[in-house]
Amino acid sequence: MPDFPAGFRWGVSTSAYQIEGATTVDGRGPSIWDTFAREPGRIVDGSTGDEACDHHHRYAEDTALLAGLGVSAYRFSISWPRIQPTGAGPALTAGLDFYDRLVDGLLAAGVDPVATLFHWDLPQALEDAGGWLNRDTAARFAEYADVTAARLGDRVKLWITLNEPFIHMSLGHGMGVHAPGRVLLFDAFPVAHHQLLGHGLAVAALRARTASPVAIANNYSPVRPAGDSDVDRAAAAAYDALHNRLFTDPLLGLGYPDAPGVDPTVVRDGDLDVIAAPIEVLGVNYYNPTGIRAPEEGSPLPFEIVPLDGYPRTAFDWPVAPDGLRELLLQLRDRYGDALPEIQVTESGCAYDDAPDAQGRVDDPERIAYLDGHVRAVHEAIGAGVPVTGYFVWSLLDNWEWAEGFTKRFGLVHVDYPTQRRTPKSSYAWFRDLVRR
Ligand code: IFM
Repeated sequence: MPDFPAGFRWGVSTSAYQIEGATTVDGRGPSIWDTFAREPGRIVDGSTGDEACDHHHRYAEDTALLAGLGVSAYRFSISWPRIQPTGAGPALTAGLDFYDRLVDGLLAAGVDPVATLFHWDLPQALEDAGGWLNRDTAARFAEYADVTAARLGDRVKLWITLNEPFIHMSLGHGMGVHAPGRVLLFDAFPVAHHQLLGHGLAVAALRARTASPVAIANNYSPVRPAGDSDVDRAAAAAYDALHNRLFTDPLLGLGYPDAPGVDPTVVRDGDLDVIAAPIEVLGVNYYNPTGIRAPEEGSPLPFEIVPLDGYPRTAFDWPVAPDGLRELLLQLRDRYGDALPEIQVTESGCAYDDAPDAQGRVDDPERIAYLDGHVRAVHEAIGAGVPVTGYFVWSLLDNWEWAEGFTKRFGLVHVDYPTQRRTPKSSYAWFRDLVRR
């Protein structure tokens, strides 16, 4: 592996609902995922995040795993309903206490805490009032950012406002396969705008409480048109605008792109200035490129997603394409030029059906190959002048993968859910050695 610049941030990521469990302790309120997971047929194995990885009780053991890995940063998310059970009002001291202990434990282990404020677990009470379709949720989010940073702002080293607002809009509100399960197709645009507005308002709230840098973590997927025809190219451009530009152009001061569903009547005077508040870091979550062709006649969508041939595949059937990460990083640089802040790859990883062998070891050579390819792609992008300063593996632990329940394992550490026993996989040793070097 080639050398990375001194100070490059190596880390791993998780999110609250996927690992914490303990969903009813210390006054935590219900989130949209508690509700959604209980609806019949929503989660492939019928599971919920009620226990997940029991991290809320085992955070000290998990911090020791981070220390053993030698990473310089740990990206976790804060559960909004643990801080404000109904999404409004004063912060719950017991909820904040948990993150306080976690942050102090990380710092004692020499690991920078990187906190995401919203990784999809909206308090159910806010959803009952319209959720992200309701403009008021943006103001509630800023209030939550304020009360959280009031307690943790002196120690969190990087604040991330939102995780993958595109996925939350499209899977949660467009297609209904994630919570809250709304099927609005392109009428979901207010969810995009109100999340971005919430981000901008939260940036201002964080600035008042902390001197640490602020980021957002967006999901990106370079688009590959299925053919050379004009209609395939037009479909690919439409999908690219939706997936890759809708949540980045306005952040970087360019306003909304010409993407399907954009509705200017939702945007009020001054909103775009709030959204374009400067941030220090753009978080990039990358898993795979997307193949697109022109839609069949009568389709409600202006594009159709098609499988990409010629790549190895993960257990999620996602193509393994490290070249897509390099392409994406160069595309961001070319697209945004000087407006582009420093980039950190805030998620990169893969699911495989990992299981312990007869000796109890978990060998995951495919994950090592996956990570090796993606880390090299980042190195090449840096060599080409893209300002990438960090790389976080998704994920530290096998965890509760949303609509896929416990069926998809992304961790460097295997979790046996019935016993909650943690077993570092061979990829954990590989990443530890990489970080050491
Ligand atoms: O597990 C998710 C994570 O919550 C958000 N980004 C993609 C991961 C893998 O699907």
